Amino acid sequence: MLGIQYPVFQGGMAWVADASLAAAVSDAGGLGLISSINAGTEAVRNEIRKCRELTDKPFGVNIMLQAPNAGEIAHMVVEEGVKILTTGAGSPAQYMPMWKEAGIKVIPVVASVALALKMQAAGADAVVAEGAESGGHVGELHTMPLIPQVVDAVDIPVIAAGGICDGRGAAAAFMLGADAVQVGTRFLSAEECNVHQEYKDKILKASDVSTIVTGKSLGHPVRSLKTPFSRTFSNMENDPSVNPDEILAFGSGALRKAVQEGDKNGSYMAGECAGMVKNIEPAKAIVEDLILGAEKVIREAYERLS
Ligand code: TUI
Repeated sequence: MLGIQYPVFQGGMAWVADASLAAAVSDAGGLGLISSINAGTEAVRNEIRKCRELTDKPFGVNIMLQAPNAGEIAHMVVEEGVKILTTGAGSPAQYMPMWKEAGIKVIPVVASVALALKMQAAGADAVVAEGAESGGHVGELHTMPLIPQVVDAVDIPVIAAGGICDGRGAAAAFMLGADAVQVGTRFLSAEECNVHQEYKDKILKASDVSTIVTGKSLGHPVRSLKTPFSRTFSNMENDPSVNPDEILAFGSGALRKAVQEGDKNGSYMAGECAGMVKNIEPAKAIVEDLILGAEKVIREAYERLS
């Protein structure tokens, strides 16, 4: 459907997923994605053009629907001739007719069966079902029960996301019925990933219990690394005397500060599998490890069973 060699999507991580990372993943045979959360609509347009110069392989754009410029981005990608879109943090139904008219493959990220069905009815070509193990904005269900329930509910391909970091996770996702996997956190350690060195260091140092979900009370739950910033955020949320607007102001711009400046008051969004990321390597090595690793453990598991 997408003209890619391997069933591996790179997550469209806000501020992180630029032309450099997306082109490296696409060149390796996966699907690279450029995030629409960047320094404005024109900056994203530039990343799309840059990516076309870096690779002749298919790549896509992820549109974060809660962004103030989501409507602008929705039109810009049509102007730029983007052929693959994923969307997150809402329903893209209002843009669907325009995108289908433009011949775009539309793959919404969903966190429930209900939204998966709604997206299928609206004309989605596939869905990414994302469990709450993911970094960033998360839903309620986790990957293990989410994937098979979405797979059973829809007739379109399902890409599994949330907690998938190596061949074992990818194999597990395929066993749950997924047609492909989407991986975010592991790609933070890619050589071609342009996050601040401090961000990479924090990921490499993370353990199994290094992430926390904050923002639930504000209706925007986000998983990130435990840092003085995320702990303060969590304490503010649990303190009834603190006004929600004050918390939002405290969190505003924090992801950008982490990604670009390695700021100690930044928000280091990451999934639960951050503890499994142990070295910096080319995106190609990550894609190959996911595929070859999955093949190996599937074969071994089959041998154990028979
Ligand atoms: O979108 C994401 N993950 C993200 S977006 C993001 S940007 C950001 N966030 C906070 C502060 C600064 C920047 C970081 N991480 N993942 C896809 C996803 N979508 N996960 C869950 C959902 C989702 C949740 C509810 C999709 C739809 C939905 O309801 C839609 C509806 O309207 O029914």
